[in-house]
Formats: sequence, structure tokens, C-alpha cells
Amino acid sequence: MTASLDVRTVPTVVYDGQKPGTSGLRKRVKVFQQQHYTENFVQATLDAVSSDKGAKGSTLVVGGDGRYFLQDAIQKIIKIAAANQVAKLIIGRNGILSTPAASNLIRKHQADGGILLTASHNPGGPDNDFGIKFNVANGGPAPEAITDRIYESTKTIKFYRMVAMSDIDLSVIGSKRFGAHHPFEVEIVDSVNDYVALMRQIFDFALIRNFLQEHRENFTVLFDGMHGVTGPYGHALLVEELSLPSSSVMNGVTLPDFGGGHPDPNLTYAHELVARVRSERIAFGAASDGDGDRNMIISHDWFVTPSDSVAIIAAHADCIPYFKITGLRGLARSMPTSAAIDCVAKAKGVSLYEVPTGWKFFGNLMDAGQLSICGEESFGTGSDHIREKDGMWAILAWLNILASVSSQRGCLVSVRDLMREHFAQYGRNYFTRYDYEEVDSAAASQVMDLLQAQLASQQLIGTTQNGFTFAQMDNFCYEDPIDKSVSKNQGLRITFTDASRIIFRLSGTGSQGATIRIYIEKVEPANGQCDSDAQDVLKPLVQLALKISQLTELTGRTEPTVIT
Ligand code: VG1
Ligand code: CO
Repeated sequence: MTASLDVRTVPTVVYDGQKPGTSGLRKRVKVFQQQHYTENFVQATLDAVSSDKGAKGSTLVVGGDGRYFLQDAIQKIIKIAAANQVAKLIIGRNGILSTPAASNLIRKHQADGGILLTASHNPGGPDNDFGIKFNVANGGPAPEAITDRIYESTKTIKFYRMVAMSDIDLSVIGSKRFGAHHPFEVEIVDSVNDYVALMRQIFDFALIRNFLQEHRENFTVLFDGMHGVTGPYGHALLVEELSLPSSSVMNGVTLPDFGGGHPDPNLTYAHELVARVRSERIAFGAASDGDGDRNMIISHDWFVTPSDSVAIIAAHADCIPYFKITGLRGLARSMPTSAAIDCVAKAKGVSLYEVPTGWKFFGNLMDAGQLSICGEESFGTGSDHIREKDGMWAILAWLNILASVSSQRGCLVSVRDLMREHFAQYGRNYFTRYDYEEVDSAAASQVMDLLQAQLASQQLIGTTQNGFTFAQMDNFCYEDPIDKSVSKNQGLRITFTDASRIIFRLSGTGSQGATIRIYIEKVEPANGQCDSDAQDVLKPLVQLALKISQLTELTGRTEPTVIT
């Protein structure tokens, strides 16, 4: 097509509240469907592209997790990008890209960034959530300076630019070119291939394949795609690459409403997997979330907390070919994540960084070559192979480690064996998180205000309650070691004299009311009681958290929505 593109300037009205949260803008689909709403945000995002000339001449990757409204959003993005003189869009086939796959494509093609269409683990469908997230040239979520700029633009926007053209068929792989004066190219790429190629470089697939074959009677594997984006990735990796039976993947078809489920891999929402792993005595169960960046690892006799999972991967990094080459440059975790990985960093003599919640805070350290493996307690685990957390990567890392340790010892080492050995060496950080979802926003603020007042007066410091002595109370503030940017108010943190912690935070990903998260951690030394039930051990701290926050009195909630 050689005719000039028909660029229109469309007058618009400002919408309040287009402020990106922990990971992009997440709202109900109905909100995104309002006239101009999505267009405003996309225009504001393109205005924030930080290549030399802004969006003009840039290359962007676009894709999403398959949820409802994805197709409409992509067609709008194509037309707005064309009108803003973007040079090229690289789009996953049918608009599908997992978040890690999108991060990989941005890096592989040295694109200027990407627009990721996902609300991650939030439910999908006409009455549920949609999301738009902007990633920068390193493949990671835009830092706060850029999301602030996007938000500022949304508050003053008067018009957006859009090309009048018909919808593009996203199902055919290949390139299409449009426009005479400012050539505009749309390339549709396979959603899975490049990502599988990356995984092949990182892990020892031959070793894992042999291990799975040798122990096929005793080491059974079940992966739950939760009808999110990872089904096809799970199938390509586990079935095609690692030769597992296709029955090893459940809920593997990506659906716009995720089959009506809540695609969040935890004990509550992945109950179907948990029930099957227990009843069928599965040795290795795993799940991923809607957009494929989270993971859960379980066996019929153990649930691996995400905080422990990243510590295990760090401790055994030398089993993984990628880290044999790069070495371990440093480890990191988000502030509320347990300090299990800190013990590994200490033993290995590498730096440990503690950052605020949200993957965007790991990117600078990785770019500076100071960070190899990191994780969050919220089922996020990853490394510097890309700049997003990566669900399939974590699952493959576990398989590679179990295969490697088993082959070194000449016997099958189970998930539980590995955990017990880890605790015997490093001690155990008992950890749980209580989530109170869709709490009245005013009541949630009261809870945080009450805690903030206790922080200000420091009245609790030195007192002992339920057997725990308050050592410190602060509101976590982070200065990025690389660019020196400062992020304040990242969570109310209470530390006790025995290194136990209670942390309170308001979620930045919810779309309705407020979500209060309470994170509880208790440290047990290597020679202590490392085989107890976590909920039993943590009960006194949970009660203490509820008491000082007056959460029940102020919110009316007697039970959390989710316990992890
Ligand atoms: C939650 C998690 C956080 C994670 C974020 C995005 O944020 O706590 O650790 O990085 O979700 O995960 P919040 O603000 O609700 O606590 V996902 O899988 O959206 O991309
Ligand atoms: Co996610």
C-alpha cells in the first residue's frame, strides 16, 4: 500500500485516575471501553517513549495475555501508533505474548519499548479487568519517572492522533507496510518460538529430558496454565522440548475470560491443581498466572513459598548453564519477601539488594551488571535473562536443579528433600501473607493512618507483646543505587529483636476498593525447628499484626480473602 496514511486529530476529554500502579494501568474492561479512554492512555504512553524523537521512528513490541478486549485494544494501538509516526510494531500472532516473551522480543529486536496488554493475575472477561503497561528499551516495566510522565499527560490531553484504516489481520505471520511519506510496518511474529529458543540457551534440556525419562514412574509433572497465556508456552516446553506426555499440561487453552477463573497461581486460586497434585501424588506441580510472569511450585507433600523458591534457585544456580557462564553477580528481593535469599547471598559472598515491591525496581541493577537472580513473595521469580519476572523460567529452573542434583547423587531428589536440605544449611524463614481484597478505601486508609501514627510516636519500640519485642518501625524508602531516584512510602515495616517482621502495604494493582496486604516472617536458625507448620508458627505474629492495626475493628473483616 503506497497511499499516504489518513491521519486524524481527534479531540478528547480528560479522564481522571489514569495513574499506572505497581504494574501498569489496571481497570475494569468497562472503564477501558469508554469513548476515548484507551486512546487517551495510549497517546499519553507514546508521548512518553524516550527515544530521541519520542514515538516518531520508534519500534515497539505489542502483545497481551489473551484476555477480553485485547483485540480491540491492539487495533486501536496500531492506528494511534501509525498516526504518531511509529516506524514499526512487532506484534505476537493473534495479539498474544506472555509478559516474559514480550520482554525478550523487545531485547532481541532492540526495540524502543513495548506495550503489554494485561491485568496479569486479575480475572478477565467483560465484567472484569483489563490493563495496559509500558515497557522500556531494556525490556522492563517503565520506571516511575516515565509512568509519572504518562500520568501527567493524561491529565491535560486535548486530542490524540489516529489513522483511519481498516483493522489488520493479526493471525498471519509476516510483515505488512503502510503509508508513503512515513512508512509504517506491522510485523506479526510467532508468540512462542523466540521464547523457547531463549530457554534452550539457558537450561540443560538434555539433562532434564533424561531425568524425566529415567524417573517417569516416580517423578510425575503437572503444569496448570490456568487458561492464561502460558498454555502454549507450557506445551512447547514441557511436551515438545522435554517429551512429557501432553496430559502434563492442564487448562492449557488461552481463553478471554480465563475459563471464569482467577488466574493467580496460589493455594487459593490454583485449587484445581493443588487438589490434583495431592490426590494423584504428583511429584512436581506448577502453575503460572494470566500473563505468564508468576509461578507456583508444589509437590504432593510440600508447598514451596516464593520466598524459598528464589533462595533455592540462587543456592543451586551453578546447576544452570546460563549462570555457569555469567556467574552470580548479585541477588535481590522485594522488601516484603522473606530474607531466605539473604542467607544464600551471605554464604556465596555476593551482594543482596532489597527493593520496593514491583519488578521495575530490579531493572537498573541488572542493566548495571550487579544482579543475576531476584524474586518477590508474590510468586515472582526471575533473572537478568530478561527484565520481567518469568513463570516458565522458574519452573524450568526447578526442573534443571532437581535433575542436576539427582544425577550428581545417583538417586531421585524430591522437592521436599531439596527444601529440607536447604533449611538444614541456611535455616528457615517462615513466611505468610494475608490479603484483604476489596476493602472500603476509607477504612483501609484508617488502618494505614493508625499504623503511621504508631510509627511517628515510636511508642511500641522496646515493648514486648505476644513474646515479640519491637525493635524498629519505619516506612520503607528506597534509593536506587544506580540512578539515585528515591521511592517513598513503600510499606510499613516492623522488625522485632529476633529478626521477625510484620509489614503492611496497600496493593497497587487492584481495580476496586483497596487491598490490604500483611506480610509475616519468622526466622528459625538452621539448628532450630525447621519442619513445623508455617501457619502454626506464625499465628502469634498474625494475631499481633491484627491487634496493632485494629484491622478487624476498622474494616469489619474477620477473615482474609487469601492466605498464602
Ligand atoms: C502485586 C505484587 C507485586 C507484583 C505485582 C505485579 O502488586 O504484590 O509483588 O510485582 O503485583 O505482579 P501489589 O501492588 O498489588 O501488591 V503481576 O503478575 O501483575 O504482573
Ligand atoms: Co502477572
